[in-house]
Amino acid sequence: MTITRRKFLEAATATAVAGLVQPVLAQAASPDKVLTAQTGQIEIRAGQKKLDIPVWGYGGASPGETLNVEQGGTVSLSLKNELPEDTTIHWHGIRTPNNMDGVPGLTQKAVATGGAFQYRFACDDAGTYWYHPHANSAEQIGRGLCGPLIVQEQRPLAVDRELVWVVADWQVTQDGQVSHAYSNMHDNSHAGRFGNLITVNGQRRPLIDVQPGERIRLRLINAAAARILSLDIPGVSGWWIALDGQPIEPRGLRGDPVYVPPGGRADVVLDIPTGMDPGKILEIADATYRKQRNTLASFKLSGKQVRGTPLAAPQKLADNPISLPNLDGAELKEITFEGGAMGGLRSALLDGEKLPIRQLAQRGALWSTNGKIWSSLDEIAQQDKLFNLDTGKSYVFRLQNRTAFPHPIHMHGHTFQVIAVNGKKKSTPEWRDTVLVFPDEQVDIAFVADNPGDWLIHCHVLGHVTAGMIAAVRVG
Ligand SMILES: [Cu+2]
Repeated sequence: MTITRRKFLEAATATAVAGLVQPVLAQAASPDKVLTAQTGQIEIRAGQKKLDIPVWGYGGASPGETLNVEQGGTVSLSLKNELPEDTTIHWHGIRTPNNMDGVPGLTQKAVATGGAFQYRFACDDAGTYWYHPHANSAEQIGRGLCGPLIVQEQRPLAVDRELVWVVADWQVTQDGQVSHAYSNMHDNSHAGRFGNLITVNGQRRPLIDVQPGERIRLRLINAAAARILSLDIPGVSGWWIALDGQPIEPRGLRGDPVYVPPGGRADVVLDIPTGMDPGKILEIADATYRKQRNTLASFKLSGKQVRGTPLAAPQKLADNPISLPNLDGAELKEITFEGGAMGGLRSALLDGEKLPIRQLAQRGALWSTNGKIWSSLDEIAQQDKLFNLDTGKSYVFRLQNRTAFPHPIHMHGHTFQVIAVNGKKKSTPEWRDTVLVFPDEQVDIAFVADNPGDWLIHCHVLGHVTAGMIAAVRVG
């Protein structure tokens, strides 16, 4: 990672003016940085018990180290594979050249055990991103392979502290072991695989000391296989300031819920209150699911007050340099998702062969995209793509969810604007790379197809990927 000294000093100066402390960027990594995918172990305290969870992680840790780069800087590192199977790294949300996208069979050869692959790409867009494998994803991400990739703004938001939280969940069996069964017909055909132990940066309900009056920027990354997150933080005022790394007009935490689906990220500014007793605990909870309020972490008030008067609401961060789609000239393409339990799918083309639902199910192919399912990334690579798009042209993809479950639809290589939901136009369209589409919902996304290559578009519920909810488009 390259962070120029001048840029760093500029950022530091801007900070001094505001009287606030910026997080220290990680040291600029040398180009021969190595990230090793290997086995490891994390220890999780669950009540009185300690759980030793065997993981697959970058550097043996889960999550792997936070990669920091300044906007416009370059990530350059070598992935070394010491896992017992093939792997790759996909840079979720980063608009990399196609050969850096990390999809085995489609954009690169899988990295075999003992092998290595050099990744090098520029990060044009500031924001919160993450990296994970795109090979055998349900198991490899499920076992812990993931890490944050933070691209700092050239003019960062003034805060006292930054926190990066990778939320994951694990399935712990009754005898206290972590289950490594990452795929079954029931989960894959319903809402996906939910764990019963939620972790933040590999810890269960971490307790974090905070100071009264402190302003914190929380970067939330949802690395869970199926769990959707939303935040409920009683007693703390805050604003959503970016989603999927892309700045939004700051929106109060107490407004309509913001859902962060699997694969999605959110940046939140939190102002720790003053005037409370030292030792007071403030809970950060996920309140997405009824009857299931889950504490993610807690803040504990301690130390001296940072300021007495609350700061003004944060300003919107600068937009990233993403081409605006030309909606007048955009071509409309419909993408209809069908299948799953209670979905009514009767047949689909599996690798080009029309099969009834019973045979599809026998082969684990449960979700169709425009009536088609591909059995593997190799099939996706070899067969006709879902669409061929012209480089430089604007497109509207109309995503139609004709299933009984929500699906976070992620597109590679491009960041899109969500322009309408159920035909209702958004007055201020927001950028995303992963958009949650609820059952029977129709979401229109628009983008300029300006990144040539073959790009996946898929659901980020990992069990749904296993069951075929994944396709590719060709740009150029
Ligand atoms: Cu899905």
